[in-house]
Amino acid sequence: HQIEEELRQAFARDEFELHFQPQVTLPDARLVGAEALLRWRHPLRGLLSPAVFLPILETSEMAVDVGRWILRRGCSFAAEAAAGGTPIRVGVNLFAAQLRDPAFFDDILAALASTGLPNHLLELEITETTVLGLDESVIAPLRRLRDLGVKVAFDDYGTGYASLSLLKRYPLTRLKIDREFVRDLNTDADDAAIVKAVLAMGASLGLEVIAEGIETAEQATTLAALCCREAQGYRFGKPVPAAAFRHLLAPAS
Ligand code: G
Ligand code: G
Ligand code: NA
Ligand code: MN
Repeated sequence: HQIEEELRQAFARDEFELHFQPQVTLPDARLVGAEALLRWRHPLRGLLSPAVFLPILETSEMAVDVGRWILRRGCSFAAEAAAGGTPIRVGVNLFAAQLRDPAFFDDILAALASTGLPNHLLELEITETTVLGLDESVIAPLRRLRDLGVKVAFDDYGTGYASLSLLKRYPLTRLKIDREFVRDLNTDADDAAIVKAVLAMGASLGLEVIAEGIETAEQATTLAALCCREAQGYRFGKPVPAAAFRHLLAPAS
């Protein structure tokens, strides 16, 4: 596979970058977290979104290595923020290959130990697509991590087919409402009903909930009125490199 070979070289040449998107409280927009998002700074084509290379990356042999790199970078980003006086959590997306890897549990603990990040400031993000088709045996290490204080978020919530059964089987701490339901929240009664239902389910299951894809003040106001406590989206900040994110951490006094 030619693209796979290109990805291998890109990784070796250090062309992958992590960008970080703020996660804030509602209604007061206090910074509480950041989602780490992978980018490829291609020497000719510029900054590439994972949409164009993730499908190949995640099924390639390098998925575990790149996933481990993302985890380390994500943890060290949040550890630095904490050391600088702003303890925020970091959300790290997982590849299925990482969950399948027998070293998964140890990798996570090693990333936490080597960066000094407190366990509760790491949030692992899984989607239905990530875990569909995985053996049930991947659940035990996740549960042990959750029991050690690591957070587990169910990403893109509501877009899949097996969401409710996964809710029951996986050791989750948070639901991330997909931006598909947020986009027309103020004009589409069905979307509003779905968002309300997810918030109610989160509350009754003891799960935190964050809404994604907030682009307007109206969406934020509506979500706050529905008692959604956290939000992520362009309204509060686009994904930016770690260096740019530092300005959000240390506002000029
Ligand atoms: O950031 P962007 O919208 O381009 O991301 C597109 C998709 O790629 C999203 O669904 C996101 O979950 C996924 N993605 C982005 N960064 C990472 C990453 O670091 N690891 C994994 N496994 N998926 C990622
Ligand atoms: O699948 P996942 O939720 O991990 O994907 C997150 C992706 O959504 C990121 O790639 C990010 O660039 C994108 N994103 C984040 N906030 C917004 C937003 O407010 N609007 C839109 N259209 N995309 C967003
Ligand atoms: Na995600
Ligand atoms: Mn999502």
